[in-house]
Amino acid sequence: MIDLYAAPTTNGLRVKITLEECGLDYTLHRVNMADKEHKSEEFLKLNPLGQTPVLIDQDTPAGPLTICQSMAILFYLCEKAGKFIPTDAAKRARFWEPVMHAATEIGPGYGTIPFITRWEQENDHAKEMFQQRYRTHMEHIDNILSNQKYYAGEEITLADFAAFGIITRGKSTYPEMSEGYANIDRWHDELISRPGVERGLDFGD
Ligand SMILES: N[C@@H](CCC(=O)N[C@@H](CS)C(=O)NCC(=O)O)C(=O)O
Repeated sequence: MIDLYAAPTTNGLRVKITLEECGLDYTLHRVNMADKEHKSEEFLKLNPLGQTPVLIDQDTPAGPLTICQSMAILFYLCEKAGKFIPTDAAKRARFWEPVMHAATEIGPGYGTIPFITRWEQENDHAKEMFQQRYRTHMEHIDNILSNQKYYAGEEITLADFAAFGIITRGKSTYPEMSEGYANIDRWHDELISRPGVERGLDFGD
C-alpha cells in the first residue's frame, strides 16, 4: 500500500495525478497546511523540511520507503508502474528538457507569485518580474505544443503531469497570466478530460 501525505497544491496535484494515471492504489492523508500540520513534530519525522508532498510505499522488499520531493516521487511511481517515461533513447533525451523545465523553472517561479501578492505591502517590481517570467514560460510551452501533441513529444509522459498541476492552478488563480495560449488550452482541455487526471485533482474539497 502507498500512503500520500499532501494538500491540493501544485506539487501535491502532480503526485496525486501521477498515482491515478499509473493506476496505483494509495491512501490520501490530506495535510491541513493552514493549520500548519506540515510543521508538526509527527510530520517532521516524515520530512524534516516540513514540506508536502510525502509518499510512503509500505511494501518494498527493503521495507517502507519514504520519498520527499515531488519530482523524485513522480519518477519512483512511473518506474514502478512502467509507464510515462520513454524507453527509446532519442525520445528520452527530448523528455528531459520539459521535465527539468517543469521542475526548476515554471514550478518554483509560479510558487513565488502567491508570496509576493500576499505581502502586506506588495512589491510591484517583483510581482511584475515573476508574472512576466511565468508568461515567458507559458509562451515557451505554447510554442512547443504548437508542433507536438504533448510536452515531450507525441506521447503523454511524466513531464505532462509535472507541469499540469501548475498550469491548471495558474489558469484558475491568475487568469491574466494564462490567457492567449491556444495550444496550452488544447493540451489542458485534453488532460483535464482524462479520468486519471480528474481523479487526481480531487482532494475531497
Ligand atoms: N521541491 C519540493 C517543494 C515542496 C514544497 O514547496 N511544498 C510546499 C507545498 S506545495 C510546502 O510544503 N510549503 C510549505 C513550506 O515550505 O514550509 C517538491 O517538489 O516537493
